[in-house]
Amino acid sequence: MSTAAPRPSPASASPSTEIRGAGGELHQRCGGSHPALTTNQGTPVADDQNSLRPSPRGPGLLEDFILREKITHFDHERIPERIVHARGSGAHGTFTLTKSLAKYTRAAVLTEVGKTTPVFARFSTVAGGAGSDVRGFAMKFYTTQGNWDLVGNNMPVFFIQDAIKFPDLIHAVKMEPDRGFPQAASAHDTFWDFISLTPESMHTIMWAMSDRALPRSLHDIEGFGVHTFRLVDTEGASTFVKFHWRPKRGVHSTLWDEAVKRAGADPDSQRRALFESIQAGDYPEWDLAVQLFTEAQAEGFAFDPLDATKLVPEELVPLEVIGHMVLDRWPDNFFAETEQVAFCPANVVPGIDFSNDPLLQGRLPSYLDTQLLRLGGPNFHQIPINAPKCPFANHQRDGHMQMQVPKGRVAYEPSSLDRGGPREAAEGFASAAVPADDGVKGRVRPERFADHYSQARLFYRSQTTYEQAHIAAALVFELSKVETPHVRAAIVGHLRNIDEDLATRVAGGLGLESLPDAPRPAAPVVDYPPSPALRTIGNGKPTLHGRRIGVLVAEGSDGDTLDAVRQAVESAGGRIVVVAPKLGGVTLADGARRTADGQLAGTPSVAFDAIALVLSSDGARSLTREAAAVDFVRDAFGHLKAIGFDAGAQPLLTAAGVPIGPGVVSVGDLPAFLASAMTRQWDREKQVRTLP
Ligand code: HDE
Repeated sequence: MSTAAPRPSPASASPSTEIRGAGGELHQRCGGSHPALTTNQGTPVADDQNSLRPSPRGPGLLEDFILREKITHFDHERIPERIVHARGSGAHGTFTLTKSLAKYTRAAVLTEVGKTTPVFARFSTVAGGAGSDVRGFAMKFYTTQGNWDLVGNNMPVFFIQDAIKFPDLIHAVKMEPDRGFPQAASAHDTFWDFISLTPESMHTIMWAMSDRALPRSLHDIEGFGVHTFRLVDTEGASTFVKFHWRPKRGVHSTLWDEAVKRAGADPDSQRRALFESIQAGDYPEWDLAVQLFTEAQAEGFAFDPLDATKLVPEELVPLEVIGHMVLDRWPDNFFAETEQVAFCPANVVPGIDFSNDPLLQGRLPSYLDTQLLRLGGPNFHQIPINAPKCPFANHQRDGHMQMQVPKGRVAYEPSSLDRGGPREAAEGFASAAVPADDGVKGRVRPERFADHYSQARLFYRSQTTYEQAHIAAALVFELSKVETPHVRAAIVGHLRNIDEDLATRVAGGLGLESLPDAPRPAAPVVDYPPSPALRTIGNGKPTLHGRRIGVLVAEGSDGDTLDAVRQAVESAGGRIVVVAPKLGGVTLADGARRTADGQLAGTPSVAFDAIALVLSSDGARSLTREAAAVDFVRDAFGHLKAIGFDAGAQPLLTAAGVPIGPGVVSVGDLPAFLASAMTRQWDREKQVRTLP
C-alpha cells in the first residue's frame, strides 16, 4: 500500500471470511476492516478476485483497467540485474569518527570527532552464489557535504591493473556463453585460461583461493577500498590513503567442504545471518582504519601504490583506526533499498580525491553509466536510498521519473533573475593540486607495475601451514574442474614463480607427472618479510558472540543438561538452536515436552559453529539409523568444530566414527566445551582429510 491517507473500507467489519453472492457472483471473501485497496490512480477497487468478463464463462475484456494495470506493473517488477555483484545484502547503520584527519583533509566526515554519519552497506558476491567468491563491500556515507561511496571488496587487491581488461575478466569468470553454466559459481576452463595468460592476477588468485573467499558470515569479513585514494587539505595539498574495514570480532572463515554443503543446505545462510544478528540486536561492527603515506614515501616502495594488484604491507605503513561503523537496521524493503541502491566510486566529497590508479580511473565513469540503464534514467539520485541527506540543488532538469517540481523560470547558472538560485560554493569540491607527469602519451604501464609474483609470494608465505594447505587444496579443487590440460599446466607454471612447494603440492594433487616450466617473470621476484597480519587463523577473536551452537536432542534427552548448555552458551554471548528429529519436539527424561527450533533433516551441522549432543542412550541408538544424524556429527567433526556430548551420546559418536579427543569434550565440563567452541580445531585437519 503506497498511498498516504488510507480511506475507510467498504469491506465488512467481521474478521472472518464470508460467502457473498452479490450480482450473481459467488466466492469467498475475507472480512475485517482495512483501508480501501485502490489502483495506482487512487480509484477504490471493489473486486480484486475476479477479472472482468462479459458473461461468467466468457473471455476477458480489454476494458478491465484494474487487471491491466496490476499485471502490467507486475510484468515490469524486475530491473536489469547488476552485471557483477548481482546478489547482495544491505543494511543501514552509522559511522562514528574517533580520530580526526584534519591535518590531511577537509572532509567533515573524517575531521569531526564524535560525529555520527548515517551509512548504508551492501555486501555482495561478484560472480556466483553464497559459496566461494570475492565479496563486495560497498559503503555509502550520507555526509553533510554529500554522499561519499567507498565501493570496495573483502580483499585488498584486484585481478587486473587496467580497467580495459575488466570485461574480459568478467566474461571469463561468468557462465560460458555457449552452454550457460556454471551459473552460481565461477567458470573453470574459461576463467583459468584467462588467468593463466594474465600473470598480474596471481596475487589476487592467492587471496581468492584462500579461506578469505569462504567467509563464515558477512560480518566476519574485512573490507578494503582497494585503490589508493587521496586526502586533500584546505590548501589543495594531498596525501595518499588506503581504507580498511576491520570486523570487531576478527575475520572468520568456513572450510571448503563446509561452504559447499552450506550453499546447498541454505543458499541464504549469509543474508540470513546478517538479518538475524541485526534483528537480535547483536549488531555487526567494524573499525575504519587508514594507511597514510606521501607521494615521496611511495616513490621509495618496491611497488607502485597506483597498481591495484599490490597492497601496502602493514609493516611498511601501519594502520591507524579512525572510527567505527555499526549496522543496526535491516532495510524496510529489499527492492526499494538493497536493489535500488546505486554505489559509485566517483561519489566523493570535498577533501577526498582519486589517484591515477588506472583501474580506479576506468571505474569512475562506469558506475553512472550502468545505473542509467539499471535504474531507468538520470533521476535515480532521487530514489530515497540514493538521495543525499544534506540539501542538494542544481539546474539539472527533467528526464525519466523526475520526482521534483522545480519552480520558476530559471534553469541555468549564473542568473540575475533568480537571486536565490544555487551558485558555486567556495567550500565546494576542488581537485587535488597534483602536477601532471611529464611522460609521453601512450598505452603503457609504469615499470613498477611489472612485478606480478613477489606479493603473491608474500601472501602465501605469510599464511599458517593450515592456510597454505587450504590454498593448495582450493587450487587442486578448482583446477581439477578444468578440462583443458594445458590450462592446468600453465597455472602450475605460474605457481612455481610464487612458491616451488605450492607448485609441487598442486601438481601432486592434480596428478601431473612432472612440473611444467615456469614462465619468465617480467621483473625479479623479491622476498618480503612475512606479514602475519595477512593470516586469518590467529587473527580472529576467540568469542562466542554471534556464534550458533546446534544442540541435538531426541526422545529421553536430559532436560537439566540441555538447560545447563543453554545457560552457559547464552551467558558467553552465543545462541542455542535445538535440533530434533521432529519440529514438534521430544519428550525429555522427566516426561516434559520440549519443542525444537530446527528439524534434523533440514538443519545440518553446517549451520552451526559447534554442536552439542544431549541424548539418552536409547535416543542416540535410534539416531544411528538416521543418516542425517550421523552426518550431523561426522560433518561437525570434519569441519573441525567442537562437539560437546553427554554420556548417552556415545552410540552416535561411534556410528559417526568420531573419537573422543581435542575438541570432542563432555558437556559435563562446560568451560572446556565453550573454550573449544570459540575456535576451530585446526590440528584435527590431518585426521579428517588428505591435503595436498
Ligand atoms: Fe565494480 N562494478 N567494477 N569493482 N563493483 C559494479 O556497478 C566496474 C571493481 C564493486 O553493492 C557495477 O552498479 C568496472 C573493483 C562492488 O551495488 C559496474 C571495474 C572493485 C560493486 C562495475 C570494476 C569493485 C561493484 C555493477 C574495473 C573493488 C557492487 C552494477 C574498471 C574495489 C556495488 C553497478 C553494489 C559493481 C564496474 C572493478 C567493487 C558494472 C568497470 C576493483 C562492491 O558498474
